[in-house]
Amino acid sequence: MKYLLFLFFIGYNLSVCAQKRTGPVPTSEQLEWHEMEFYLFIHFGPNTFTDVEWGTGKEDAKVFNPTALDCNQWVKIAKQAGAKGIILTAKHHDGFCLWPSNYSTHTVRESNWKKGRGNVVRELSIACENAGLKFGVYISPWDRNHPKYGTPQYNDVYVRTMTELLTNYGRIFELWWDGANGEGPNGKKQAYDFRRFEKMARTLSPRSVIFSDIGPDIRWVGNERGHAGETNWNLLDTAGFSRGIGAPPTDTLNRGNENGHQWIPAECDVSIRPGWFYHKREDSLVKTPAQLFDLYLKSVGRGANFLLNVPPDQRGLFHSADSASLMGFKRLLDENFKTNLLKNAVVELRNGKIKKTKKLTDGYTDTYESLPTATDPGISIELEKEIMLNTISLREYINVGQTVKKFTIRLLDKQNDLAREIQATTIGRKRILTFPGVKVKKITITILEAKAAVVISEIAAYNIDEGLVEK
Ligand code: FUL
Repeated sequence: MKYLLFLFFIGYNLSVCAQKRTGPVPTSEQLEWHEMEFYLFIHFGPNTFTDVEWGTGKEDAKVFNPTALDCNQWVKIAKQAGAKGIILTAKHHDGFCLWPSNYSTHTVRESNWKKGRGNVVRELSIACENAGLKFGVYISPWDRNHPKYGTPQYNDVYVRTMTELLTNYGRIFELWWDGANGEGPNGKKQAYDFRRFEKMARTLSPRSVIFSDIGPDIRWVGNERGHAGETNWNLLDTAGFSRGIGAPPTDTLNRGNENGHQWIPAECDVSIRPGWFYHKREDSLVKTPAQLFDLYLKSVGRGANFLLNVPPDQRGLFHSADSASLMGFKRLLDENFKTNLLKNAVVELRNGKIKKTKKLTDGYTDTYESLPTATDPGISIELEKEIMLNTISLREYINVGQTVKKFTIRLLDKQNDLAREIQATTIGRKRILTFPGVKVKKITITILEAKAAVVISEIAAYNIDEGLVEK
């Protein structure tokens, strides 16, 4: 018994120390989410047909009538583009439900599409499941159609609506709560019972991550351009803030809080076109593969996730301009990140004594090393021969938290002269740094400031197309 108590005491202290060392850590659902990196958003509904971004909720449901809707086409393109999932606007601000909800009279059932017997949510959830993609739903809290909107009963309606979606369509990986909850021209103001929504969502679908301006699981990045902060903490303090108008300042959402008390990482939502919904006039304004690659660097490369909106057209299909761009983007990712120039290189850690390791270059994200923080340089990698490179990518082992505040990388040529020095702040799940290329024989990294012990799982280097280096 005494022995058991002793073990309990040691165990307790170790876990307390671990907590003190790193602060908040992600849940297993958040970790799974972090590993998704890139997935698609789909804005589709009456707006696709009325050519607006925000419907009034007064549109005739009959305007919704895709002529050739094929969710398998969306899924096939998403998969080929390397996306790991799809989030659908099951209900946007106009209140129109892309499934025949029992709690609305403004749904696919009231449209002529498939004689009112269609269900986009069902079709897409099945297509995703068949293709091994994760499926998520956007359910706008703001509802410009529902007669109960603006009254306490609307909270009941919202909970019921959410229940339908969370219980009938397989696993929902992410539930998306939009921050836009304006009053609309009719002046109705809703007091949302988000506490109840959250409790209900947790009960019905404990494995879903919930997105909103302030989480609880995933936060908005503070802009719709797809840019996370160069300093990006996965931590946020939400006390005293609310969703929408009461959210923290956008630059706080963009960078997180260094000493935040909760693990709430950022998601970068951005559209492949200027608008969220399809507009024919934007066919020539689809982002190019190089622009998407740049967005990848500014989102995933700064430790956030990349949620790219691709809106189907009036046929109910992805337009060829969008799919061509997505294919080009995938090609750029594959070609440019194909060869890790540090694969299996020996890394020297200097912390009083020297330790040699390959754990940081083995390509496995679950092997890691604690890094020296008080030595300059603490880490060095000697390459077999001098090579040209313009990209370095690092990963913290975020299972135990995020701690790096500032670090410097020095690139030395074969004469051991400094060819380039790069300073950066946070690392987090992934930090990709690009710079004009130089010839390198030795790389050193020094952690200049950290909140606590630093644990790194990967260091990689690439020589990407010079034109793709961040400007
Ligand atoms: C915003 C909405 O108002 C837009 O229509 C779109 O859904 C975007 C993702 O979020 O807040």
